[in-house]
Amino acid sequence: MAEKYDAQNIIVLEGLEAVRLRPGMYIGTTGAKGLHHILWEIVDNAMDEAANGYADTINVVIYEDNSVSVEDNGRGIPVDINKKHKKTGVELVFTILHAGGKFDNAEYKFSGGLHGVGASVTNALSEWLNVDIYKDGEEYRIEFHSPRVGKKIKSGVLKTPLHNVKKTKKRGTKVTFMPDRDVFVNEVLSFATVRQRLRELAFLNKGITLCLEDKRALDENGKPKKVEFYFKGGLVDFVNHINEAKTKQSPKVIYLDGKTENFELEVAVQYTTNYGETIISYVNNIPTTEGGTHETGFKSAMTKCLNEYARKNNLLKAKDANVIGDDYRDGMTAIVSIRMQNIQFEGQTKTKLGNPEVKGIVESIVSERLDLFLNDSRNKDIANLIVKAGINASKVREAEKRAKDAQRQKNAMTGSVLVGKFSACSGKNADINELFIVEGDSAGGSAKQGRDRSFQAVLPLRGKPINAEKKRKEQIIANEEIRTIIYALGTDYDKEFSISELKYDKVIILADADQDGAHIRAILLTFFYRYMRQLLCDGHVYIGMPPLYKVEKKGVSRYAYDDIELEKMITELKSGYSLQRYKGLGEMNPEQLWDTTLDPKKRTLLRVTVDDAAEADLIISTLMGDDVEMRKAYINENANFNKLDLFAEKFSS
Ligand code: 28F
Repeated sequence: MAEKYDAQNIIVLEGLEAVRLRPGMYIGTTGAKGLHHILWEIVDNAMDEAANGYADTINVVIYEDNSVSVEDNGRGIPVDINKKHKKTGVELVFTILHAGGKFDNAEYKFSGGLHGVGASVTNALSEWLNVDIYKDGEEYRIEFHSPRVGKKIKSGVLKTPLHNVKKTKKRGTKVTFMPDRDVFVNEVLSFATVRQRLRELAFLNKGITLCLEDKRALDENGKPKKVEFYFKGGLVDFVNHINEAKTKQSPKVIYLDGKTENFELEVAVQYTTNYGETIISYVNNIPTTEGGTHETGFKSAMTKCLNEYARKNNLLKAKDANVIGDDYRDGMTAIVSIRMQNIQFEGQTKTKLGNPEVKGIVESIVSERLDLFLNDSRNKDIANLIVKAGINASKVREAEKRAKDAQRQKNAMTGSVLVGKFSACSGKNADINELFIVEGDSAGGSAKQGRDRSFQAVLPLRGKPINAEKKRKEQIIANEEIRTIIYALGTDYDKEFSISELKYDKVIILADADQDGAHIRAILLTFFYRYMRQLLCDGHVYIGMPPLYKVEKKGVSRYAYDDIELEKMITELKSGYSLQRYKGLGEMNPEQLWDTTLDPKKRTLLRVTVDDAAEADLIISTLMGDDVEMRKAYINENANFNKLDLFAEKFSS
């Protein structure tokens, strides 16, 4: 039945038709991410207008029918005719791929935008899209749509040409659109996701007001859901926000900035009593989760300046070695935001800045500004505090290393005493092997008997492992549950972590669907986040989903994983069934556990991802840190520990 494929079959795709045929090529996915992406394209354009000084307010409204509008108070998209194309500026922006001023640097110095595909992609993937422009005393409107013509869909074509509507005193641009339901099947915009991004943009662009209103639902108090973000302090406010639940070494946030002709940099730094470092970086408002040359430049400038300061002030003596960067960054929260042209992204998820010239530029700006800061007599206390903390961290690290070496030797002598409960799998293929970390001995026992032992290993947890957010590293590593996990994974941990040693493709957390289970998941995810971040970033960590109910009729068992599923099942079966609610994994026998939760062909897993490092850090420090009041407030607001699970998304197989 295979069709012959030759030149006759090759269609030359043009313009927006191509976007509709292959949406994935332009926006990655047609799932929730892609849907939000087409909104970010419009928000980015408004943000460009604002960041370049022409607008100070951006309003986003989600309507009852799931359409959405973005409005800025800038200059308004040009309405005059472009001589070359013989079309109005606004029509070009919304119908030509890559249009929107991002292809050259003439209009805006720095342009944001995730991939810079532009507003035309949003138009191509919308059922309809209207633009209202308020400019020079006039209000204009232009309308586009994607009509069905027979079986074919035209995409993003002109419906109503640009015309005058009325006189107005307003200035700006408003874009309203309906994401195409045939492209984004079953997806709707998420208030939480949009709010999160608008807040981030408000932190990164001080002085700009971003508002969001959701007309689809009222909040708990019966009011329309509405939020407004404006941060006078920008990155300083951002650091304070991230560190809210942490214990600060000093209330002061160090703020450094500087620019050259085609480059701008802002940095904010604060020290807390937390272990390790949190660096969050951006290029043109785009998060660089994997870091890159800007982070490298920032780190080396920090280390160099602090060592120089330490020597000059005799905190490091002539005989002492320099303190290494890791030690100066222990307890540091930093945000690095740069603006530049011609960004090159690399890395596994294309979130790593690759431009080699950036390292030197950042290094020289940070060195110059940090030197000024450290040598300003008003900053003497904080400068000494940071340097002394670094020197102390290096001593602690060396002591830890000695202890660890001793422990290694001890383990080698006594054999693997700590792995008594752990059941490895027989196969050796790390690309397919799975490790189940199971809550409780009895569920662990069922899992050991029910699993496919050729590729599934089981590690039962007796109690709750130690909380990595609250204890020092030595205490965490001394914890038997944690040591068994590290041993089982084979990767080592913290700075010695090595992903190439990982013995399992999937690390699956299997805990009950109750508060205790959520707490155990949160504890494990916190440990992974702080000591094995790459395990999460590379997508190896999953949450297993045991069923909540068993429905049995005439000897046939079926399982429901939530209340909605149960409802459906019961309606279907009508009567004569028996219902069992599982209170925990431990109630399932090995066979049932295999059928519902272990069998790759039938189970549902959630994959844990870390897209938003700032949010992850905040949630973890709030939920798992030592500020009880903050935690209570947070749990009140966000229901429960399951908030951590929000980083997880459905994953099949
Ligand atoms: C709700 C989304 O898209 N706002 C925009 C402007 C203003 C200009 C502009 C935009 C330059 C080269 C394309 C006005 N006056 N909000 C927005 N506001 N685009 S998008 O110029 C068009 C681009 O090609 C603008 C003078 N110069 C530029």
